[in-house]
Amino acid sequence: TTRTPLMAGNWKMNLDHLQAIAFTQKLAWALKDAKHDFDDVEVAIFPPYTDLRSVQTLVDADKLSLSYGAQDVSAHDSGAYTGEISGAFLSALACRYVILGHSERRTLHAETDEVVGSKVKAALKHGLVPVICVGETSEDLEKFGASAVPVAQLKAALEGVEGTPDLVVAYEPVWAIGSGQAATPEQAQTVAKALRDALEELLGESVAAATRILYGGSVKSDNIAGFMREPDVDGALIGGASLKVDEFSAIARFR
Ligand code: G2H
Repeated sequence: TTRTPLMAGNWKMNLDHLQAIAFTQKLAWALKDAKHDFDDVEVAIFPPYTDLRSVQTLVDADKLSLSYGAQDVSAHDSGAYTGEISGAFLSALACRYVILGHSERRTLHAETDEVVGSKVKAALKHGLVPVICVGETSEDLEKFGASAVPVAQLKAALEGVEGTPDLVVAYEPVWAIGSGQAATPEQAQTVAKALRDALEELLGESVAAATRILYGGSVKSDNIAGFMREPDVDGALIGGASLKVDEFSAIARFR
């Protein structure tokens, strides 16, 4: 395959802008010490909004190969939307990515498939690559099996999207998030394959072949290699372990 693996660190609501600078610097040093080949494995960080300007400044000043993005975006471009952040602002900070539809947004902030879909369109409009998160709860898993809910969420998120968009999809079973209980590589592969088939159906073969599908949910340095051996798993979305420099850089060097 020609897909460059992506290791994406979702910081969630951790590290203020000063801590972000120190952490990003340490991460860059750790990867440099390990002679990390960024063409071989892309490394991206997703700090809180308030850190993004600091991260941009550091990445520019030190010419770091790290990619970065935000954890959410507004569906709107500008105007009377108190507390929201426009995709235009993220583009202006040279963000490459934006995480959308994370299960914590879906459950704690009542984000529906429709909302996620409108944010996907906003992201693409502003030149950001959406990292579309999908995943089933343990009840869904019992009722519908593993793939049905994630596939339905992906289809809803991509409704009205046309052409050959640059996308990333993250399969994060809700029961595996922050629980310490990761899915098995086989489970991740089964759903990743179903998601790739859905992409092919919706956007055609070349988008399906080019789109990186990540696994997320309790990824650590000691379980990443198993996921990466699966043909349709192209990287990981990492929460807790992305806040530990040694762990995260070890995950990036899974080979
Ligand atoms: C799932 C994941 C990152 P963790 O939310 O998005 O977090 O690796 O802590 O399970």
